[in-house]
Amino acid sequence: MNKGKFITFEGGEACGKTTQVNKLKEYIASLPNSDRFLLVREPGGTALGEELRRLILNYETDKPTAMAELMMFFASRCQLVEKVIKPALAEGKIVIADRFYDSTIAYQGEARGLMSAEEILSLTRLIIGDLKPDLTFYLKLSPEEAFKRKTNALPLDRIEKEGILFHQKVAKGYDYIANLESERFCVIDASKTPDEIFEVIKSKIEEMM
Ligand code: Z5A
Repeated sequence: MNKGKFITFEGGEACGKTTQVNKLKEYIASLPNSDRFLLVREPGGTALGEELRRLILNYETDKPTAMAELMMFFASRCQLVEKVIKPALAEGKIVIADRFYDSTIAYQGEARGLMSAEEILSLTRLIIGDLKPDLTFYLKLSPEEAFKRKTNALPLDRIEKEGILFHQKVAKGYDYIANLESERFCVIDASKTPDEIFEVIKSKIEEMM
């Protein structure tokens, strides 16, 4: 049985996840029990996962089919869950993941139109068992607002290059799962300032601890 807690960050592109995860890193470093926390990201978080991340996001030579893309995300997740997340939770750690299966529901399920959220949840149970986040921060931002933030950004990866319609479907997928599993979701208006958003995140995490 898990002794730790599992927290995830979710949202469409440019919603401010990285900004908030960096703030959280700083906050955690200031805590006396900072070694109780473990931050991971998806895809990635293991040596194999980081290789898969590079292929998923930037491999343009032979673009993966939608199903091949889905399987690569699952391969990365499987490695991360079995080798890192489950052992850390068993030790009583608080694991914080930048993206998890809700991303697959939103991006591959809804936006690529591959399968329903329920089918992705079944596949998830088959591949990684019944591990489910205790708390999910969903940074909700309209794709229109997100696109405005992209103007001066770094070179875009394969998924970021998708158009507004794709990202509108991503948002629809997130809204669906946030409603379906509302007990674990903390939906945050990501158009607020980074400090306002972080206050909500910090107080929720303190409450949980
Ligand atoms: N993906 C998938 O398809 N299926 C899956 O199962 C999984 C992932 C797990 C990589 O994720 C891609 O993988 C992702 C989904 C897909 N592709 N997309 N799109 P990632 O998490 O590594 O990459 P990302 O989501 O694209 O992150 P990002 O582009 O780095 O955005 P972000 O982390 O959400 O935002 P940010 O870097 O913190 O901020 C973006 C800009 O907005 C930046 O200029 C900030 O200064 C600014 N910002 C941040 N917060 C604010 C606020 N509050 N107000 C105003 N401006 C702000």
